[in-house]
Amino acid sequence: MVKTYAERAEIFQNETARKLFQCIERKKSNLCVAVDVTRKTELLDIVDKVGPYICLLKTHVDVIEDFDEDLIVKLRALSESHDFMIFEDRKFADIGNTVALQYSSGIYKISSWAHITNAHTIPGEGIITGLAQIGKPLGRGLLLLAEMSSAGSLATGSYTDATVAMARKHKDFVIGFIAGRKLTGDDEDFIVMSPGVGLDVSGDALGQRYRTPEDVIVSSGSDIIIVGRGIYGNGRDVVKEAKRYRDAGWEAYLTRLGL
Ligand code: 6AU
Repeated sequence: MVKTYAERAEIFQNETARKLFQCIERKKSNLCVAVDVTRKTELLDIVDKVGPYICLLKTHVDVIEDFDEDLIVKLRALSESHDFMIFEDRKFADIGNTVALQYSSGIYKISSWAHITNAHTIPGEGIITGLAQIGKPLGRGLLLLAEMSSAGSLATGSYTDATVAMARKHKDFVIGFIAGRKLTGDDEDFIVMSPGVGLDVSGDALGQRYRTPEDVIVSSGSDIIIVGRGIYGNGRDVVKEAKRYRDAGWEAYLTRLGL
């Protein structure tokens, strides 16, 4: 039997994973919004509008041209007032010592504010132990990129399998995967977040590929849909689109549960 988000929230060893699933259940939303804009005010405006409908905000903080500490203060305040968590999509990809510095230091100090971040597994297991040194004491969670939504991705087959094996060895810090489908059995609890979700178009000009929430959640067993331009792109009504994707994601989940 497929477990509910609430049931799975009880199982996770990692505090961030537990809190995320509790939030999903509370808000009846498995929607993560990806806001890839380059100005602080635009980012904050979109986040304030979509905040009530999401469980998770995904950022690319290094594309913000006028980044400053105040942005983090405001994002954290919005995360409290609208009840969502923050995922910095940093896609770390270096040796353990370097990623530990990139995670904790520099301009962005990601570990101090992002509940969740992610990493490629190409460097081997040291990338997880390096990030864990910083993130574990803070109760943070890590997602591994096991698959990618873009055309021609090399993260397939034995690479994906090796990524799952790495995750199993670090269950206290690795909370799941970026992938297009469920990668483990129901006896193991990893979160699967799927990017490349859109209801209106099938791709972009640069290799992105889109699938529907139903395809991703019902057919492929994913847990969270990540939607970017489908919500804020092309002068869209962001509130209307956020509600539309939240509803589509939740209905797909209920279908998966057989309700
Ligand atoms: O909906 P979009 O295409 O506007 O945005 C998708 C978002 C972007 C990508 O950087 C990210 O999802 N992404 C990721 C992540 C989340 O790691 C992996 C991937 O395979 N494909 C992908 O699009 O912010």
